[in-house]
Amino acid sequence: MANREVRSFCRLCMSHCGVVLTVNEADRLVAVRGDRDDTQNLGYACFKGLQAPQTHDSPHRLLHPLKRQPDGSFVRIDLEQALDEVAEKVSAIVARDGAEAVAGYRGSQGVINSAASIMLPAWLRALGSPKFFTSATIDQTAKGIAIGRIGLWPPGRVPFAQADVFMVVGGNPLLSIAGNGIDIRNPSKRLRDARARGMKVIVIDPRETETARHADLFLQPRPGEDVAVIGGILKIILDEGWEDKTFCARHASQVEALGAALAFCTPEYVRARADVAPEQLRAAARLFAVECRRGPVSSGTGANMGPHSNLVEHLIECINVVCGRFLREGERIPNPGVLMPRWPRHAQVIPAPRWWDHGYKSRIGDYGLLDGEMMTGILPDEILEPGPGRVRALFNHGGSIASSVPGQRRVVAALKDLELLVSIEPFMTATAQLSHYIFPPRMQYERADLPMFVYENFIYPEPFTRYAEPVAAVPADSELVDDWYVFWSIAERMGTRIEYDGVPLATRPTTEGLLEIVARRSPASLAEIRSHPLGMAFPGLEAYALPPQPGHTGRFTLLPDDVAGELRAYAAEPVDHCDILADGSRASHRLIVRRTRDMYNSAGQFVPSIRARHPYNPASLHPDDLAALGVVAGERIEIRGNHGRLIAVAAADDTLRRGVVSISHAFGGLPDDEKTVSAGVNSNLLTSIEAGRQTINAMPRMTAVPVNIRRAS
Ligand SMILES: Nc1nc2c(c(=O)[nH]1)N[C@H]1C(S)=C(S)[C@@H](COP(=O)(O)OP(=O)(O)OC[C@H]3O[C@@H](n4cnc5c(=O)[nH]c(N)nc54)[C@H](O)[C@@H]3O)O[C@H]1N2
Ligand SMILES: Nc1nc2c(c(=O)[nH]1)N[C@H]1C(S)=C(S)[C@@H](COP(=O)(O)OP(=O)(O)OC[C@H]3O[C@@H](n4cnc5c(=O)[nH]c(N)nc54)[C@H](O)[C@@H]3O)O[C@H]1N2
Ligand code: SF4
Ligand SMILES: [Mo]
Repeated sequence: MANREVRSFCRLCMSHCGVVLTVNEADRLVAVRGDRDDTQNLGYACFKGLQAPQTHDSPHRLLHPLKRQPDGSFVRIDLEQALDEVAEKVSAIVARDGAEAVAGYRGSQGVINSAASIMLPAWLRALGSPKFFTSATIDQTAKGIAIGRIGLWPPGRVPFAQADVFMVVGGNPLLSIAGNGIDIRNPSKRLRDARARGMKVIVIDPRETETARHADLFLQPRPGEDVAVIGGILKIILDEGWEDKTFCARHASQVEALGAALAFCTPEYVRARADVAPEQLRAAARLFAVECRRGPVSSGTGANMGPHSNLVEHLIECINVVCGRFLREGERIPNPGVLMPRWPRHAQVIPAPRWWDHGYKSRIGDYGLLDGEMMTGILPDEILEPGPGRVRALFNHGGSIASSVPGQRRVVAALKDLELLVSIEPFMTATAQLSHYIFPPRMQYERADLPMFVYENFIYPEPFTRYAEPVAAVPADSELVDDWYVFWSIAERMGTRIEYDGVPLATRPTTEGLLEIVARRSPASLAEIRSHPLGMAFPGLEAYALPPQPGHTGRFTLLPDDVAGELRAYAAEPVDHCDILADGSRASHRLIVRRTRDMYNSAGQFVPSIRARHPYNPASLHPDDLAALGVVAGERIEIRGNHGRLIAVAAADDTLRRGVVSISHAFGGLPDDEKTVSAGVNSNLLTSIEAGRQTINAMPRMTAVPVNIRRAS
């Protein structure tokens, strides 16, 4: 029995840990371990990534295309037959209602697949439909809104490796391994090393997180009050004159107006609203702006999913601007782009581009596009609201719409209303159950890949890239697809010509051929990248921030009219705004977001070794809150809010502040599914897709949601 070992990198999350795979003589994946020789992650790999053999070989894995029957059951269908039928249905819908009736949704496992990630939008474009929705537009688009309203600095923020301070608002990168400004290649080690060289860490989170344990300063506010907290810190910086005056004089406008607009954010106001002590607020402002000089403040989902997410992110970026936490002329740009195009980056402001003001506007709510993506916050309405352009067919590429999109009941009603729902999905998820056709794909170690190129500079803080060869054989007797093939072959059947990253696809492509297109701007050919199993660094690609162009006058705008209006509206709210239910009564708790260490959103729920660790998702409360409710950990509680109710198993968690309940999303099945409680609950039964929608990005509210909790009978 000759097993062999092959180097690869994990593509379950953006960290892309280097791994060593063990495959048996039948080319089946039998083991995965972190690669000690890996220059990026230095041997680290997490539990969920190491469950790849159990994921590939999950007894729940779908191995053949399936077609739903009128009674809801599924039957096997030949791949090309299924594609014929789907193409015929799409053609009929387009002929009747136009291309806008066809939409796509790309989820977290659709985007992390470099040959396939751009095929769905490319196909929709070729078809003439703008309806490209993504999980990104229910994630952290507030960051794009902030720079869209303030302006961009092409060389970027001071990178982690050069920072003397790291302030994170509502993010827990040591658990999520997500790029909130931290180095995500083995973040625990990177953070420890950075602290050893003197970097200070400030964490602002209602939970004393894994990351908070490494903080020099930890603020534990009420959730949903980041405007007060960040506004309060910003006000202290400006009142004390701690801003970078030279940088502001040269590059920013409306600094004084911003200070005046924040007059209400006094330490006393912040205390009343967020329950942060004035000394702590001042300590944070001083540590960030006076004692440290070179690091940025960044954020995670906690700041981007609250009731004023765009405003919070705006104020966060304002702190970076007034403190000048950007790379200056002559400083080295960490990763100028290997797969992505390199471009000259001048140390100057590109004035607020407000992309969403130009071009396509949605029929629902008049929202523009961000990065070519439509706002998932309006997806259910796009399906349910009658009128021209109503979505009738939806392609789900690697997403779990029915569990991840807020307001589960309305989302499910919308999915049920579709004439055609197609999922490229390896498991019988809630969304798959509602799909008319399911195309199970090859999983990560069965396919060739490159790093998730659109985010390569978040992944690698140096010019670096690598190739993953298809290592594992697909399960015996299976009929799986390459994700991209579904879109390409429907286009082919309909006579639509796809342009893939600007390259027309004249003949049937291969995964390898698509990766060659993706890699065509790289200084090394795909063949050369392939010949380096540990990846390739490009020290010669060094780039430096260029001097400003002569005569350039662009400035950051810190207080545009819409932001001023949002600040006034916030100030006019009652201080306990997040506790008030729709009927005017007071809620007992605020529901907040959290992530499960051993799952990636819903991915993992069909993997027995992961499920054994997480048979369900509990509702976590501070032990004193449990005692006050008369509930013992392990008992069931009923959680009821403006938008729905659920029953969950209570757990004690003394890292939470009191008055807060935290539940991981993406568990549970369809609403009212009997099996749901034992398999966990869907926190999106308590959220809404329309109430409290943000302007510009239609971002729903997923954190700081008022709820009442009581012991379930
Ligand atoms: N209440 C609440 N809701 C939230 C959030 C929250 O914090 N709270 N977070 C939001 C955020 S940040 C995000 S990004 C979204 C996530 O939203 P989605 O991306 O829609 O959800 P995932 O669960 O990540 O979906 C991934 C799907 O891909 C499937 N999959 C696994 N492997 C493969 C593969 O190899 N190929 C393909 N094609 N599919 C595969 C998985 O089975 C799963 O169904 O959820 C959002 N929803
Ligand atoms: N293990 C694992 N890793 C993941 C994922 C996963 O599901 N599991 N999901 C991936 C995805 S799609 C994403 S987008 C990233 C997200 O990565 P992060 O943004 O780091 O997400 P979380 O770890 O949930 O951290 C959010 C934090 O916000 C806090 N919080 C909640 N409400 C508030 C609030 O109102 N204000 C403040 N200041 N804080 C608040 C929570 O207590 C929590 O600690 O993680 C990715 N990585
Ligand atoms: S952190 Fe875990 S899931 Fe993410 S790439 Fe590394 S091993 Fe994979
Ligand atoms: Mo996300």
